[in-house]
Formats: sequence, structure tokens, C-alpha cells
Amino acid sequence: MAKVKKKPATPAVTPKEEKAPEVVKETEKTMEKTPVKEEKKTDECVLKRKTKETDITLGLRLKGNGNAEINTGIGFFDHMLEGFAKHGNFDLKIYEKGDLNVDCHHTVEDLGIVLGQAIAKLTEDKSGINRYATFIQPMDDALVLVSVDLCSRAYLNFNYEFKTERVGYFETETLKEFYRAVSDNAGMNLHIKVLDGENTHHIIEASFKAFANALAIAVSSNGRSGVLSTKGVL
Ligand SMILES: [Mn+2]
Repeated sequence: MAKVKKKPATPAVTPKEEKAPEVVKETEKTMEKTPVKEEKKTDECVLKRKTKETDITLGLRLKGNGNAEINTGIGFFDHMLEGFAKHGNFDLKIYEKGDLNVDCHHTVEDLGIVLGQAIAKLTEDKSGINRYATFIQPMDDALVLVSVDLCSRAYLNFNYEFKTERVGYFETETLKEFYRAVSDNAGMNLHIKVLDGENTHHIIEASFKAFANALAIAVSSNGRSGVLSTKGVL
């Protein structure tokens, strides 16, 4: 059956066209040139990665509540990642089954790969974020500086020789592999400087807290529109 088209109602009064002052017109023109884009960013992501060495499922939300559910099979590493989530106010879920019968190298490094990929995914749109941040974290005897730049160019500057080979089951030399994997996969410039510290547990934990705090600032809004780069793209 054919639809009957209704006639559009004629407005009773035709609004008068008012001439806007020149100043307002100029402002309008400028605004047209630089439109404020509505920010629609991906809030969370879940990634899976399976190899012959590790099987990882990771969920990350950068604007979270500090909730963590972590199971990597390495108690100390879980403790570090829980601190990372808490102090960065991220939500982080990790289930990992690694070849711990070998050592903890693959389990730590591969988790860094997936965490880096998740950060890259959630910061793909870099408009309106601080992009970089530096945080100096005290923790008892330890004092650790972490500086990050979400510039899409991976670079890790971390050279520290630990006095002890392990903390619990965690092998201290794998910490560099972890941060390198995060940096490579997030496209992040990452500087970590141990300024002071005696206790290895404290030094490593301070690095995770400093990293969390710096990252939380780097991904947060700077109140401006567009990408913070003279190149216009990152
Ligand atoms: Mn601790």
C-alpha cells in the first residue's frame, strides 16, 4: 500500500535572519578550521598469545580502578604486576602458563610482549594525551626514576646490575627483558634509572610503581585537542 505523504507543516512565523557582527563571524571561521574532535578512544582490550613456550590471556583497562587478577605462576612477578595495576589505577587480568620448568625467562619476557601490545592498542589514538611523564618513586631505601614517552618509537634505557640473582623464583636479569619487550611492543621510549637502593625487592617494586605512575600520567588527558607533536602525527 502506498504511503500517504504528509505535507510539512509551515512554520507560523519565519525567523528573521540576523546579521552577525564581523568579530563573531571571524571566530566561527577560525573554529571551522580547527574543529574540536570528539574523543572516542578504546577503553579496554583483551589479548591472547600462545606459543610453544607460553600461553597468555591478558585484559587491560587503562582508566580503571586498580583491580588486578594476576596469575603468571611466579609469585614475585604477580606481586609486581598487582602493584603496577594498583598504583597506575589500571584494571589488569592476566592468566599465563609458561615453561617454568626451564626458567622464568620466557614467562617474564612474553608477558612484557603482550602488555606492550595492549598498551599500544589502547594508546593508538594519541590525541589529547600528555604523551610523556616522569616519576621518581621512593620505596624505603629504593629510589627509582621512570620516564616514558608514548612516541611510537621504541627505546629502552635501563642498565642496572642487581646484587642478587633472584627474588623468590623471579630471576632479576629478566627484568630488563620484560621492560624491553614492553617498550618494543608499545612503541615506547622508556628510561629507568635506579637512583638509590639496597634491597633488590624494593628496587624492582619501586620500578614497577614508578612505571605505573608515569604511564598513568602519560595516557591521561592534557585538556588539548590534537596530537602533541609538531609533526602532527605520532
Ligand atoms: Mn613488596
